[in-house]
Amino acid sequence: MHTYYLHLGSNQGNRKENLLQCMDLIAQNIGKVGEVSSIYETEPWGLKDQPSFLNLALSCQSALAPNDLIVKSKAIEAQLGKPKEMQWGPRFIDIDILYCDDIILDGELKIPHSQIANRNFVLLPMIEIAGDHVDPVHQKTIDELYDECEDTCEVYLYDGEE
Ligand code: PH2
Ligand code: MG
Ligand code: MG
Repeated sequence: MHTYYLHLGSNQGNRKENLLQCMDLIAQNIGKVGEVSSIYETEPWGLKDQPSFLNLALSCQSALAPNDLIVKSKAIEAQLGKPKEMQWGPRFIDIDILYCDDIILDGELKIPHSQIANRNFVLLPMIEIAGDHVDPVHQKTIDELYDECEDTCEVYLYDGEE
């Protein structure tokens, strides 16, 4: 059994509904969902000229190996909407693997996700559920990574309806 931390994002369609449906599909197809962060409304990172994102982080217990989890994630992304057309561009749902236990993979699939330390929209949801989690590459906790993060993109707690 593996403990995964996943990060979800949506900025097309009914963003909140997409996140909720995605969590259902994760529970059905990937494994038991544990802690779930609040939903955050976040300024687009990378490509600025697109709607703001809703993001959250969650933990999940899964027997799937990372490469199998990626296959399942892609299938859920395809089920919930059109695939993204450009890097950093708009999407109905994006599932990113942040961590799998304290495993480090540096092949085609990179775990931990390579940009965690540079993105407020990942670090702030993670602080809520796993601030003490030690990043195996940086050998620092999520709290420490956030203290050092230079990202200036805005991240707000989201409590609204679409
Ligand atoms: N995802 C991206 C590109 N930019 N910006 C925010 N705020 N949130 C995201 O999830 C996001 C992004 C590509 O995966
Ligand atoms: Mg992403
Ligand atoms: Mg992705």
